[in-house]
Amino acid sequence: TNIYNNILKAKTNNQKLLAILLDPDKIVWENLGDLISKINQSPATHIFIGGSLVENNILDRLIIEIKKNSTLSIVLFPGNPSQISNKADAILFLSLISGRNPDYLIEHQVKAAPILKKTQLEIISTGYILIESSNETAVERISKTKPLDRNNLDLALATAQAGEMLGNKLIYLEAGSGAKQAVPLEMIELVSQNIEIPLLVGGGIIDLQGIQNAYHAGADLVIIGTAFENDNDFFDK
Ligand code: 1GP
Repeated sequence: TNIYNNILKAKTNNQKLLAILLDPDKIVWENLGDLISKINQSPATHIFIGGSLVENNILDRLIIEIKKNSTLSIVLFPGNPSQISNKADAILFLSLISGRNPDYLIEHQVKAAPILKKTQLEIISTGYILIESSNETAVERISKTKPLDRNNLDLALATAQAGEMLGNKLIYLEAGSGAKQAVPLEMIELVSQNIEIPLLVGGGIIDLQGIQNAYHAGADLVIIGTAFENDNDFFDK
């Protein structure tokens, strides 16, 4: 309950959080030391690890290497039940509640539960809501679900509230990695003002202004993947 409690505490104190998302498949192992020191110098408070098609042995190896050189919390952000490693600190136990594919609503969770029971991972149940961008993202393609209309703020809110009522501890508004359009600020504003639990926002945020805008609209934790992956000096600017 450590990591979740810290997120709650940060929310109460209006302290904004930042996660860098690493995809184990895209790690250049020779540069991993530099990458980790860049992360340590950045304002990141968390490292999220996930991707669409990650193999387990790579996952373990990456986390072990990071743990040697960083004290940041490592949170799994899995694309499927094979992406579980007990080397991490916590896992976002996701349900893709914007979609209507039962595999991503409950089937993967049923498969993961007995595996998770054997780990020490802190399990953080998360209502995961995919929002439309102008491009089709990997989440959409792989989950075979339709994102929510980016103009339908009421539907996004009702979905987030349903997630909260189901007992999710976090809501994650996701535009998808590499999205050409990030989650609309009005949507972040509406959702954050009408749920009690912390709000995560990610996908398609490519500059520091975008991070500030998301915070200002009400995001408690912002996730940066592609922008940092493309430029490890991203946070120096
Ligand atoms: C994806 O929200 C994250 O799940 C991050 O997206 O790669 O576009 O930063 P980006």
